[in-house]
Amino acid sequence: MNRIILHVDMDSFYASVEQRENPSYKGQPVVVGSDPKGGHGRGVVSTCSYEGRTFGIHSGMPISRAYKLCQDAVFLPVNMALYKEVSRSIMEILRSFTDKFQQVSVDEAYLDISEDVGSLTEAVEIAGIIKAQVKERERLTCSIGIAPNKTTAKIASDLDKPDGLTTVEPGRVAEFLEPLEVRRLPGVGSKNEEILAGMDIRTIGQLARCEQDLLASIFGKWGARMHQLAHGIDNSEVAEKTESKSVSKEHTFQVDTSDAVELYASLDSIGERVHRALMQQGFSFRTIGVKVRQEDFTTFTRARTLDIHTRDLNTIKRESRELLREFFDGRKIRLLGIKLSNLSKSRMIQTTLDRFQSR
Ligand code: TTP
Ligand code: MG
Repeated sequence: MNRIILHVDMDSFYASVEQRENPSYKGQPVVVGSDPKGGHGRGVVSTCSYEGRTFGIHSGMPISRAYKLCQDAVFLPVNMALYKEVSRSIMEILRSFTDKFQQVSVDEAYLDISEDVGSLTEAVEIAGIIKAQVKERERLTCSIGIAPNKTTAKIASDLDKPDGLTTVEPGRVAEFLEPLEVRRLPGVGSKNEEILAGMDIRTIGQLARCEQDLLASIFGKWGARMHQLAHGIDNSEVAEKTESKSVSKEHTFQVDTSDAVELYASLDSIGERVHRALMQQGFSFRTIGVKVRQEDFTTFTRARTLDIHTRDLNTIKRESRELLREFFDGRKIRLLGIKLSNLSKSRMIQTTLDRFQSR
């Protein structure tokens, strides 16, 4: 089944927030940057309102250069606390549309709404509703790209800024990418762009037609990936990055023991505790590790990575028992522990698994 992925990106984010807070800046070239000093500071431009972009001002440019391009611009310092607060409210709105959500920076996020809508037409409707809600509640505009994968959606959101909405149908990804300049591909910076230009590769279509081996010989792994992206192939999931990297629980025995019954019973109860912690934090895991400390403090750990994410207690018990069996040699044990890592917050995977396991 084709996925339906939205990439939402706020328009000239910092500058738009400043314009919202101070209506006299509306319609003006607004430059937000470090050390602006009315255009005479030595900092760089964080962003610039669309009115200012027509003068050629852009992110990363020295403030002094921006001043030369437009002396009448409003130069403002970065008020990060404010932008973060606004960002939080926006992400809350976006998150309310789907469980499969991934914030990627202060002003952009991916939403995988494949399971939430029945068709691409409905997805376009949802995108319209999202734009309307952001405008109504936050008085800010965003641009949205809709496509069957993340990279294409991100490229699409950028094409019709500001206040844009661009949809790429599943069968038309290659056609959509073909004429675009290579620098539109996320990850292709000015340096790569230059190298590619030297090879006479200027569009994504030309990149797609280039031999993958040739790209790999010049750019390494990234060359192969770039080639795939140019073909519109990107299977990466929309999944929230986890804040905690692992969940673990341990038990130290009152008296060191080599009693198998006691050891396995204790391992089961550690499994239950670590499972509870996993559920409380709303994660599923893919890697399970067991830690064994012997009476002389020699410590072993062994881990296994499963094929899929799960949050099943029986899997924790079964796998941890097997791991313990692998290095339990009859010597007395002082401590046992279980660690779950490779965590994912993707609720969609969890509900699918729940459905699967309850059959
Ligand atoms: P972007 O989304 O890249 O830019 P933008 O939102 O200002 O404009 P656009 O309409 O093209 O999306 O970045 C989001 C914010 O991150 C931006 O408002 C300011 C900050 N930023 C920097 O501080 N430095 C930079 O070099 C860039 C690119 C962004
Ligand atoms: Mg933006």
